[in-house]
Amino acid sequence: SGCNTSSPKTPDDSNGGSEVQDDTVYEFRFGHAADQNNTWHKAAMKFAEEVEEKSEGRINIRVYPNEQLGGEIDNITAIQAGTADMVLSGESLQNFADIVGIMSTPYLIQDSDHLQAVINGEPGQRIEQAIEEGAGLKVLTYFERGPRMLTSNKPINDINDLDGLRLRIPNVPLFVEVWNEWGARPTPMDFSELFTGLQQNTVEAQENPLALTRSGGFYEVQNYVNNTAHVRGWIYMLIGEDQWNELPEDLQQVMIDAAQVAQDYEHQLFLEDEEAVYNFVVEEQGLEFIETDVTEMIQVAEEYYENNFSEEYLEMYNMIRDL
Ligand code: 2Q2
Repeated sequence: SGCNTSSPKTPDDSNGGSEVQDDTVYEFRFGHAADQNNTWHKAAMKFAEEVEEKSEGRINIRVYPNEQLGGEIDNITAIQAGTADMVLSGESLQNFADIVGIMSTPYLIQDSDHLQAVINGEPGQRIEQAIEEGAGLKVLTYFERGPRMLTSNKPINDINDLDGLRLRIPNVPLFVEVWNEWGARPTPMDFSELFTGLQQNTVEAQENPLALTRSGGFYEVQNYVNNTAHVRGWIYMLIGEDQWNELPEDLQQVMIDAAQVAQDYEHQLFLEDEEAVYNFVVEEQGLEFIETDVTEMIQVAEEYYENNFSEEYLEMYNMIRDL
């Protein structure tokens, strides 16, 4: 199980009770969906460098962008099987631990401050615990994301324009439910298959923060960015529990410190990138920006939560709303 380890030398056990130098090299394969220019990738590379340096080469991390280790769910099952070790993932973990879906409930989180309070408060703790128990993954850190926005080939002025819209979503059960409720026809699909899906008109729309819309090149096959801003969310940097537990304590500390460095670095890049990515998609690529009226989308979603959420979901929903 776990990471690939290699011992260049056989530990010499002839020296009695004295400490044996542990020269195991831990090798971790770290996959994510974004392209090489995305802040996720830059931060993942920063993490890898930092870990390599501070561990003096005892940990080696290879980062695989563009879902090279498979789509998000496959990457996670590969970690569980020991053929991959790390991933960036979030609400898709609902497939392993139901309550995790709450982290991306449309129109629940209001802004960046609210988001920080959720992550650092009791809801965040519960979500992390559910991820550990349900998916066998340990949270190392998180990256804040821009609001998810719908892109399409027709303007979406309000909920009526969603009627029958063939839309790609990530594999998140709550997203399927809410988009259905809004009248669209959502289909879960891997991120790396989405460009072709749009090009071949298997789907006609998708929703993501603008940074991933740029990563995937979707501006080439979409004409409108609709300011739905339906989810304010974040993504976790995760490592398999088995892989984590194989690390001696001093190397665990190296990973924790490096994750903090990566987070600070990513957050700075994220703040700088928010305007740049809007300019890129709207000004440079010429997608038309639509100020969607989301009033009814919010009403329909809230009514759905009230009538369909489990007790556990409602409790978390209220806890987050009141933060
Ligand atoms: O649309 C996507 O594929 C990405 O934005 C993310 O993978 C998505 O936010 C979730 O699947 C994260 O778990």
